[in-house]
Amino acid sequence: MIILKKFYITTAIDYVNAKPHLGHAYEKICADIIARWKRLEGFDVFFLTGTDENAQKNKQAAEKAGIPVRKFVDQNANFFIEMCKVLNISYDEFIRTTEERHIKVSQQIFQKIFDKGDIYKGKYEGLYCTGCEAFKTEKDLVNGRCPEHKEKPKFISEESYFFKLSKYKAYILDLIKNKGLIFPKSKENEILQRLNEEELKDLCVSRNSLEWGINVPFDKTHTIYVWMDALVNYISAIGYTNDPKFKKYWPADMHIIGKGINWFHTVIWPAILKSADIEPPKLVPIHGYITINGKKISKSLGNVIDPVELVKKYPADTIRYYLAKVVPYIDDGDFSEKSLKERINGELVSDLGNLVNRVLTLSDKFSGKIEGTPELDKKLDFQKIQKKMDKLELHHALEEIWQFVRECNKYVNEKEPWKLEGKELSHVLYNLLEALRVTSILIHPFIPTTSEKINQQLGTKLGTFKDLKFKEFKGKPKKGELLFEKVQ
Ligand code: ME8
Repeated sequence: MIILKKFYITTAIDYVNAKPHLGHAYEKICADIIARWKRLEGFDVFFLTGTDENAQKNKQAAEKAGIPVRKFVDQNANFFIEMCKVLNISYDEFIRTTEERHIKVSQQIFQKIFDKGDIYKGKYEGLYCTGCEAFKTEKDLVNGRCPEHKEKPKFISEESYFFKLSKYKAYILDLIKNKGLIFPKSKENEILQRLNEEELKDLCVSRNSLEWGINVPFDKTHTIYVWMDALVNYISAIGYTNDPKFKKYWPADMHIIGKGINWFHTVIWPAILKSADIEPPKLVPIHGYITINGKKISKSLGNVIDPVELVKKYPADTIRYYLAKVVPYIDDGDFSEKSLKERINGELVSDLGNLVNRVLTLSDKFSGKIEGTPELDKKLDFQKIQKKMDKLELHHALEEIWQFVRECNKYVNEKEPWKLEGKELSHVLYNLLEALRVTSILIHPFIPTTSEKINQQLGTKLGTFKDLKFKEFKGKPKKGELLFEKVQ
């Protein structure tokens, strides 16, 4: 029996205080591309996503909407599930932190850390930003407001439980400096600088003034601090502690998150895990933000784009392609409908759509046996693409794949197969059909529906990276509908 190497990938779990926006979609798409890529590499992948439901900001939004909290979070969680569906996100599990299985594990971890002597009772006096669901100091603010949410944090003074985060400083530094926990380097430096400049203080991990949240197991007058509960989703979803899934997949190979929540994942989370005697995640790759026409996505600016609505206008694959191509994983990148249309008409319609259409038109007219010797394969450098993927340069990997697509179009132009017949035509068609079969594998992680459509037209099945070599063409090609429609 062959045992495949495991690969456990997660995304952040989204707050359900509103419907999803394009930033949420971007993160899920990137994680999906990586998950699908790893599956084609032959890994046994487990891909987790979900929603963060016990936050105060969810409760406040429900009150504002005049809807009971549970009903409100149920409604909004469904929008996130819907977003994953329409964008073809191939998750294996979707966790909601109001589920019993999650509540149980959150309480179990809290108890375990308490029993170890790492949680003690004290009093918290200071600032709290509900937007970030985080405790703040004056130093974190700009003109007295949270720079991320532009809100003035609230002063709170209440009895709280504290986690001995300070105790784990050396452990965290070792993970970051010697085990390469954070990617990219710039985001690693951010954390190292903060650890260097600031004293690492113990963390307030409970609130005693909230009605919405998970109760501290041994003190029902307190709820667990929402970040302490949210982070636990990565282990509760795979059945900590006894489920074979936990034994098989933990530690996570990648926690995919955005740049605003680096500290929680690379300082607080590893410390919680260490205290609970659980291995740390292997890598936290941090992505940038999507901006819209150069502006941060925000409700007050009125520039929130609903990905589910966007898919009604442009097919999911075009959005997946566009976001992966124009936003470099580690940087911010801008979305505009104008440039989306340009990419659809240029790269998708003219390059790929056109190639498939030309090749299938030719092969429909050809009734002989398709055979030849490989030559177009010399234009494909898979190792180069793989290296880009390993560095999470999804946009560069996609560019390399498109380079191959363009080479195939060039090949058609040079060979002028419409002037050929017999063996010569068969040879050219063989190369083009094999090139399309191989292309369908390479593009699958990025634009899975298109990959499927190409395979349908070729009469082949989607292969894996083991099938990238040109071999005997075994399909039954038949031209189908155009892959992409031109947009105005
Ligand atoms: O932070 N572009 O939830 P969230 C790209 N519940 N990514 C963006 C973005 C943008 N414009 N805006 C947000 C939370 N994100 C917590 C996570 S995990 C245990 C708990 C990313 O709904 C953001 O950085 O505010 C995060 O990774 C994810 O979307 C969810 O953000």
